[in-house]
Amino acid sequence: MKVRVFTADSMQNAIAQAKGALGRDAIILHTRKFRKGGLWGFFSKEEVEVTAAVDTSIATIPPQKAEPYVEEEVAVQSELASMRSLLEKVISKMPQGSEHSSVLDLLMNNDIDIKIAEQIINDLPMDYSHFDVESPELRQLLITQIQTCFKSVEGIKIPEQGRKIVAFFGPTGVGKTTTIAKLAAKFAIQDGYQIALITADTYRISAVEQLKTYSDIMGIPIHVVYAADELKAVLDSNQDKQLILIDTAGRSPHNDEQLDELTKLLHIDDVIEKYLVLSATTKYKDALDIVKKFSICIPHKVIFTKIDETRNIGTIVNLLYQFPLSLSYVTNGQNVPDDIELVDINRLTPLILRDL
Ligand SMILES: Nc1nc2c(ncn2[C@@H]2O[C@H](COP(=O)(O)OP(=O)(O)OP(=O)(O)O)[C@@H](O)[C@H]2O)c(=O)[nH]1
Ligand SMILES: [Mg+2]
Repeated sequence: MKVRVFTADSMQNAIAQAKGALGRDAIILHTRKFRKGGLWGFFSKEEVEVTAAVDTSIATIPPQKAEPYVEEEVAVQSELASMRSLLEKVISKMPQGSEHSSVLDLLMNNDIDIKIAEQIINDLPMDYSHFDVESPELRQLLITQIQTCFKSVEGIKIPEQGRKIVAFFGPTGVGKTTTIAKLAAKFAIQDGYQIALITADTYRISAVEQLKTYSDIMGIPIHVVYAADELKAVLDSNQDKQLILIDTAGRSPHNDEQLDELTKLLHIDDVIEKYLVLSATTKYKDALDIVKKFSICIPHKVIFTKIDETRNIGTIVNLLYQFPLSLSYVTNGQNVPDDIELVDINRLTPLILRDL
């Protein structure tokens, strides 16, 4: 403890002296007023005495030293500098110009992922800044650009000699069985091919019944298989058929055990052409998971169902920009056999940028 006595002409000045010398943490121990000078008290001046102390065991910072403020200022300056650099980075990554951002909005309003929308805009073959975002010219420019991602389209091709075996797989409820019924009707009834149906979906009790109902109506034979080796036997016994369509149970992309089992079934014979069935209504992130997870089955082609239930085909566009998928059919309703067609990009075009 350091103790000092200060005198001044007023209490205020004495305390100011004490704080100046001992720091802001100084404590006043004692104050006293007394008269100084004069003769027997006449003409004397009143003075104030302050006894102050400071605890020297605690590091005190004398107020005249400006370091804390300097340090604080330095910290604020460096914070500001890092914020400035962060802002510059964000701005540099942001699309420049209002045309760019409104075109980006147009694509994103149609469920096109921001990264893919950026890519579409960057790939545009000409300057679009003079177009109004609502102009038919700009829309056509974007649609033509998006159409470039629809590279490969091919449906089921039945060879002149021999046969075609096609298996359909994918998540639950996307429309696999209904799609098979539509295709069976097209190939057996419209085109007159010899067809057989096989269902490996013995998971749900009603699944077999569902396909059997269609096969009965169309007069097409149906076989039920419970295991991979049974599938092999049924394929061997149907050598006379020109087209065999295989239905499988819907599977979750997050169930690895089921996916392994499905992969084994589909790879029982290399000639099986494998179609991944996906609903166009699936959220892009879920569709990404589905494509990634079901890639273990090595799909040859993709079918998009339920086009009629979605406002746009953003999910399809996003997927095609990420993966070199071969497309085949789209389905656009529940009616068997009518609501199916080979992918025709010109017919899908109205769905690409439907929303402003
Ligand atoms: N709106 C619409 N509904 C469809 C379409 N395709 C199938 N559906 C309906 O979707 C529902 C499920 O169809 P399923 O064919 O049973 O689907 P799945 O993939 O075989 O289902 P699981 O075998 O249970 O995995 C049924 O109500 C169908 O009528 C389509 O293109 N549009
Ligand atoms: Mg089914």
